[in-house]
Amino acid sequence: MLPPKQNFSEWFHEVIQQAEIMDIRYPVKGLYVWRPFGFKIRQLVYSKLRELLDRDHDEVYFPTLIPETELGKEGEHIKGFEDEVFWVTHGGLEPLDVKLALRPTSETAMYPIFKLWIRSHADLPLKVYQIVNTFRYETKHTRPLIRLREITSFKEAHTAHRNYEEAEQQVREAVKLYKEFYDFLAVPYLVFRRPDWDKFPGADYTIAFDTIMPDGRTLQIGTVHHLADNFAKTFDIKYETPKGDHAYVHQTCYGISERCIAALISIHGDDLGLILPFEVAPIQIVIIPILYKGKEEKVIGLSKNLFERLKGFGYRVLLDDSDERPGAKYYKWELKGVPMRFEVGPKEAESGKVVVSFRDEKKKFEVDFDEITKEKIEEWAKNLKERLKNKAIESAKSKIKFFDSLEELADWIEKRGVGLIHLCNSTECGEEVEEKAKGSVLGRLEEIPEWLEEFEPKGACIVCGGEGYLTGVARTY
Ligand code: P5A
Repeated sequence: MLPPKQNFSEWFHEVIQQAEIMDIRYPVKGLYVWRPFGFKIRQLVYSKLRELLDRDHDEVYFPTLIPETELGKEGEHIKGFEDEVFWVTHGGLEPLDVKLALRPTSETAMYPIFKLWIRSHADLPLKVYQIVNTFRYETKHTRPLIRLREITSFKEAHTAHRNYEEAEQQVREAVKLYKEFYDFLAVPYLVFRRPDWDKFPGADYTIAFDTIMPDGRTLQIGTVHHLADNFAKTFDIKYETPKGDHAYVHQTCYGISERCIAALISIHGDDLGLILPFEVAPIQIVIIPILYKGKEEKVIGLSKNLFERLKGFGYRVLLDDSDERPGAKYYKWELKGVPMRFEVGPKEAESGKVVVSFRDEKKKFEVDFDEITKEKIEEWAKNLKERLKNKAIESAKSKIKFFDSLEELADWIEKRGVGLIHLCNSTECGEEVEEKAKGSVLGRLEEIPEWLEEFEPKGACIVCGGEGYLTGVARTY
């Protein structure tokens, strides 16, 4: 049995184990094992991410180890990462001449090589990505899929452009791409421009995607950084312009980790377990024959026909003809989030009917065997996704409220979710909010989604009364 989802932290901890996503018993802090079922979800989710990126990025692979001399070159970058780096100091018993860092991210692995690749304006834009593991010595509470010391599924994209504006255009493209990805997962998000004190080390500015977890804390599920020519100057990445002179490139980078799967699980799941959208479910349809003595043959016959038909359509379908009671089977497949369940009992088998139910709804209904077409399944899958999306948006909306008092804001973000305020750009005002509200300033809302249109984009700063912008504040993971 799972704890109720209301106790979100325990629920999450249990559901990833009971649904066989992760094994959390690996004996190194912050490192976890993907089990086969979890790894299949990962594969399905990441193949969508790949599909989106492959439209106009090339996939590459850069090494895991970065020489200390490269990692330390960009001043801001190393300041941001120095207390998070794992070091390789020895080869066997020999101390290494130059220590090697396990990549915390790959800017300093890639950019010295970008310098060699980029010669002329014709080499631009350069757009590459890799999906690799990265290592961060996190000191905050580690949690599977959420805060890892080995991030196993780090998708990092890196691009280079002719000037600041073209890189900025790429930032917008990347934001669009991440929106498409999270819309596909029916995971709602807020897009913020992070305050200056919270941008990526070495970046000009950072745009972040946050989702609101069931306990009201936010989870940063992706970031897009405009790097301007900061790294280009450090790594001397120049190109020859059409006029024949030389200019530094302007760069962007953007990343998503397995937090996307943490969000998928947390946003849609319920007291019974996972609820997976059809496209990313390792098992999309389960068929459960209801067997009674003497009537087995017809039931099994129809179940097998159904199985063959669905398999023929190309779906991931399972016929559960094990000896367990139907109740035990329901329990098991509900826990694993199988979106569609088809039951065949003796009465139905007699009349060529099937009982259909969806993971997110309590009701069951009957359809004729012949009505189960590919079009019908697609329609059901689409409707299921739509219901998941609406439910998730409703839940997110109920956790967002506007405030013009810092005391009330503090109370809300402690117990409920995200507070919206009007805040100016000054660091002092931001710090005062963080101190009084005991939460993080997520930044100015980069764009206001349709479902939040009731809020005023501008207003007087809650601290100083100056020109303020709609800004999120929350406790964060
Ligand atoms: C962008 C890609 C970068 O590292 N360099 C290449 C840039 N950005 S980031 O914000 O630091 O990380 C990208 C996203 O990775 C997730 N993330 C984590 N996930 C799990 N465990 C961690 N310890 C962890 N740290 C970062 C976040 O979603 C972040 O936005």
